[in-house]
Amino acid sequence: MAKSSRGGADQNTATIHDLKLERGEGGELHQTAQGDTPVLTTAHGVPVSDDQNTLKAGPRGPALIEDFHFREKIFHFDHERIPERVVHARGYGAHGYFETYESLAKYTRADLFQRAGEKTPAFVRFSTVAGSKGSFDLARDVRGFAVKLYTQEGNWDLVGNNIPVFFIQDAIKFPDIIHSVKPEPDRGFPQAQSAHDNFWDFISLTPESMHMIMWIMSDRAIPRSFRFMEGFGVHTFRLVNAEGQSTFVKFHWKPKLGLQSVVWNEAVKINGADPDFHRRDLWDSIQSGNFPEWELCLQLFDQDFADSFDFDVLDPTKIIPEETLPAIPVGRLVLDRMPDNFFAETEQVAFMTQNVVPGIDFSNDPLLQGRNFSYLDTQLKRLGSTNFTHIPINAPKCPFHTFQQDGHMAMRNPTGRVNYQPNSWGAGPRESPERGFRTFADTQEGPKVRLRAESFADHYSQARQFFNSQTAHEQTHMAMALTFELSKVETPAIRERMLAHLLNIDEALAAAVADKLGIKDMPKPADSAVPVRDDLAASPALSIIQRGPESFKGRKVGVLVSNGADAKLLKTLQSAIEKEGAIMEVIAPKVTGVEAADGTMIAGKHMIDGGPSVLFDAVALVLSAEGAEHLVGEAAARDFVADAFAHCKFIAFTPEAAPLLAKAGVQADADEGLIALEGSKAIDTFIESCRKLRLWAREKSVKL
Ligand code: HDE
Repeated sequence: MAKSSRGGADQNTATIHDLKLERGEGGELHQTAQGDTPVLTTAHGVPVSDDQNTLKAGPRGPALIEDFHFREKIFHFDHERIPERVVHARGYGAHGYFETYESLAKYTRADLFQRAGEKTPAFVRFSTVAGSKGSFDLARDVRGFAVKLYTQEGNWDLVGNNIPVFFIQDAIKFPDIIHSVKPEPDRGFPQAQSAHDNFWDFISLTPESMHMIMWIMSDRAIPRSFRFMEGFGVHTFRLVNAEGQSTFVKFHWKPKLGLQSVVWNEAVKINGADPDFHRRDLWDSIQSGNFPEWELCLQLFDQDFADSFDFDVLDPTKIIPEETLPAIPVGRLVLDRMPDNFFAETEQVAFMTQNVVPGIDFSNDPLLQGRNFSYLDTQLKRLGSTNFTHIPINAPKCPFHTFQQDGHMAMRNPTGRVNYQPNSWGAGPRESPERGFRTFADTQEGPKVRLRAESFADHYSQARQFFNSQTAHEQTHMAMALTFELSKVETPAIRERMLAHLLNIDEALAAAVADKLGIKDMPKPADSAVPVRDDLAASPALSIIQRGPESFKGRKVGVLVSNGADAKLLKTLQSAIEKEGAIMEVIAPKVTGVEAADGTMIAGKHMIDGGPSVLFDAVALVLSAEGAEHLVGEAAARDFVADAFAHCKFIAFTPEAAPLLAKAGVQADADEGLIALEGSKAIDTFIESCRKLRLWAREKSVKL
């Protein structure tokens, strides 16, 4: 069992200290801890005698300002909050390491890529973009995928997302896109939603967003878990080797457990049932020793490839399809330890795109260039001091020496007389032309202009390519998502403007959305600066369904049980699920569990209301006839079944459960996704089916 280095599982076991009620010198009553419990002190180390009562003039009198313990305690509490991140406020992080497969010295002098098997400590923070810190996990949104690698030559931050393109091509538009998606300023809502007028107004006036919109309207924006999503560096970067030669690179993180998302109807319900769904998933898997892993894959290319590629490699609204340029695995990232303290680490971690190390460099992508300004600036606002690098989570783990000093909360001032260089004292660090970071000497020329390059002008062709690369089910989900979002837009002109863009991407998609919105008069297609291309081959790598997992590993089965259930069957089911690397959780009418037919007790993890089927990847109903009869009358039990069916999940059931299926409107032989737990092969069939994750063929009949 994995534990965090301090506390961890030990602190989960509650011990009730032997508390004793005592009368103090003045006759006041207070509790004192006995044994070896440490004595509570003020922040200045003064032992505290009473933490239950303020100092008063008489037992019923006014409080006295002299009470320094009370004032210090409340003062500190009043200042507990720091500004939340202006974007990516809601996030969750974990520690781990990156392991290099083979030396990449040919391409880069970056120290972490020099030696096969080298392990570099890492901290990763996943996030949503639009919602505030307390919003729910399953908003339709991009997920941040920010990785800090504590290399021997300084910290390298790869501050990426789970989508490889972005809404805008120039950083100067960032405040506008973010203002538009955040709660509208007059009313202060909606929270963590893009489904409102301001967002779609901005988008419909910003054609460069169309490719990103296709990704956001796809299931990529509602991942099943952080563990099952990809990460992308988005921009083109450079690798630079010891000879000073540069290779362009795009960074990809690929989850070892395959890709998986939920469906929208499910996401909405998960947000109510467990707003911390993604956090809990990461916490549970790491704490139980199931460490998630991603492979770092590189798309490497030279100037000739860049010159001949269909689009500008500096344009962050474009991808290079993996079928055109394979992504080569070069190492793996393993997350194996939760932070000891959420605030100290996950909240205070400061990612910065400008944190690169010798051997890794920027490209001229105008979004990346702007980010390199923003990330340093924002840390001062959020963490309150230039000394945020003194916070352990942000400090390098390699030796480091600067002459920076003073400022708020300085923890690490230079010692001795020398705080400048050059100096005559023969002391202190000096720069190193050999080891130091050297910017790649790219030649730049041209007039100073505020212009968008013409090579950035095609806003629709890759949006179309993305749509064409999806399976029919995924395309349906995108049409439904667009319909939902635009149905929340109150201004008809904005909806129509969006339809005009969709017409440039796919006419059938535009028609489906128009039909579902009830719009009869189709607008004219939006003007496009360049002809929209029809010749870009579909890229199966862009589809989640085509990139599913090989097994059901890391997933979760929810089993609804009742009194009189078959305990032996449940045990066999559990071992089959665990053999697959998945886990089983029991849902019972009462959380304390049920009594099985053989008289044994089966403990519950959830009661029915608290364990709806949306929290699981597949479900089983292990019920007795009597149990099923009772559950037929419970709305939560009926929803458990009806939702699992509607969300195309695999459902195993004891024949006795048939009345509950029927009452939930599910025919026991409706399709091969319903597996009766009869005969010796039934459990194997169930597990094999679960590997497909969903029975998408059912979708047509349930009309999600
Ligand atoms: Fe960010 N972004 N961003 N962003 N971003 C921030 O920095 C910004 C962009 C991303 O878990 C902020 O520390 C600008 C693209 C992640 O702590 C801020 C632009 C990508 C995180 C900022 C972008 C990202 C941030 C807010 C347009 C994917 C969370 C708090 C030029 C490649 C990091 C902070 C964490 C956070 C600015 C666009 C990813 C304000 C100006 C593109 C994962 O500095």
